[in-house]
Amino acid sequence: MSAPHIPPQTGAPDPVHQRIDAALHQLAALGGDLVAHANRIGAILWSPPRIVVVGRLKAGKSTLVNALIGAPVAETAALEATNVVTVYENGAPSRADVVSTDGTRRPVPLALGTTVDLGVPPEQVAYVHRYLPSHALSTITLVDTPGLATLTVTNAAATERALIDGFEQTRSASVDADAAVFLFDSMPRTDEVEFLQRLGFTPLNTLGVLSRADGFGRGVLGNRDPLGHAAEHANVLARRLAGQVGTVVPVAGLLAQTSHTGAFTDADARALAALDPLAPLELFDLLDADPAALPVPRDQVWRLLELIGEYGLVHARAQATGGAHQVNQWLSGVSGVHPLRAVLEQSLRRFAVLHRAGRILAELDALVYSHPARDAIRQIVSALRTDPALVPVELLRALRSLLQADPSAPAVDELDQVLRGGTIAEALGLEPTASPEQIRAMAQQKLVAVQAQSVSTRSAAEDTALTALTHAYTVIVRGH
Ligand SMILES: Nc1nc2c(ncn2[C@@H]2O[C@H](COP(=O)(O)OP(=O)(O)OP(=O)(O)O)[C@@H](O)[C@H]2O)c(=O)[nH]1
Ligand SMILES: [Mg+2]
Repeated sequence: MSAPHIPPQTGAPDPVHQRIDAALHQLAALGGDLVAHANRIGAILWSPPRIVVVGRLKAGKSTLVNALIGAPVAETAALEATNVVTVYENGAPSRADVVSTDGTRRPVPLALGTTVDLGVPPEQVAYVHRYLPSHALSTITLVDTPGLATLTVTNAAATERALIDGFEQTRSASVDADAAVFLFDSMPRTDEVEFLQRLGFTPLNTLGVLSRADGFGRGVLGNRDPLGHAAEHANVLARRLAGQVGTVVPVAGLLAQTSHTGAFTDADARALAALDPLAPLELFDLLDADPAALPVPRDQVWRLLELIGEYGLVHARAQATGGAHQVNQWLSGVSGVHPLRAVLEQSLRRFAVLHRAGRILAELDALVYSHPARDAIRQIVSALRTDPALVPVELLRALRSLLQADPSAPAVDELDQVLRGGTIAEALGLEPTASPEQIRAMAQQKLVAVQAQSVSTRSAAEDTALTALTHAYTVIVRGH
């Protein structure tokens, strides 16, 4: 096989990637059409994981996508709802393809460099694939989706088609996401949680975002600071949604978008500074009742509100004498985008990569079933599956099936703990300082317990889960 045409994106080579890549080289060495299959699967392996942003209509999804990309690429106008699923992937030159529901791809012109002219009704579009050169997209690909709401059935249907139905009917028309960011600005509704469950991820590859944190509770004029209040509430929601999301991060996407896209200028900083002498209530009263009495023209205040919201208007004034640079730094700092990025690029990305490796194993299984060279392919795939490096991939796949089949099975928590552990000691529930002997003894003890449970399982998914755990503990006992 020719070397995979998309190079690894970051850091040291990941052992999961290395083992799968080696197996793909063996597959290609079998010749014939298996070279093309190996290249196709290799392209999936080496492209950044896809993280889909989902949530209620107007939850702030596109604003957050723009903030993370650092450019105003996704439509966020108050009256303009996102109406097609859009994949934002690192690539040059900047361009867009429209992928139709039948899987065909067609390049489309970009109006003003950003807006996409679909050329067909949105119902015929599975998704838009936008490529743009962006450092922020070098490690993850982001997918913006139309909001879920009963009011806009067609938009919600577009999201379902590309994320769920597309996967089952025409693989080529599916965006094949590997992880999700689930946005909500208060407790999510039952239909939103159900939608999330149908995406088929585990809480490990689903991140909750409490959006619009700058307006949380009673907002900036209330007696609690909305950002602090949102942070506290994010912990409450994380506990309530533990079956759906790994954690909940509070974010003020608007403040992050403005500070990361260069939208806020020194002229804006001067207007903001001129408003500094007014008490917050006085400022909003004048804006409503007597705009002529404001120290700057009303339109300028409206612009500031659009850029930094009420919270920014009140609190960023203290930074305004330092110019746009200082205001931007402050906005970025309070927006919560840095902690969000850290979770996205570390834990969420890690589980997204494992999820994708699981998809690749499923592709290889499909070849074992359908290809004339099945015996040779089966050997390669079996060796890959039993490779110690692929233990986490099997554990995540097992957790995913068990959550769908029997979410209350005892193995759910055990799989979750093993997968979350940053080190082998943590995966076994031991202190990070545990000695190799303690680690081996604990793995042996857990192995015996899992084997005892295997005698009376309730479902095939539980069988698979216990087999994956047995393999994991055996690998540790043997000291791999
Ligand atoms: N104050 C404040 N406003 C926000 C924030 N995030 C988004 N908004 C505003 O909320 C409105 C909707 O934001 P979008 O990002 O378009 O929301 P969306 O979820 O993509 O909406 P749909 O695609 O229509 O479902 C816009 O007017 C944004 O400026 C935020 O963090 N704070
Ligand atoms: Mg949107």
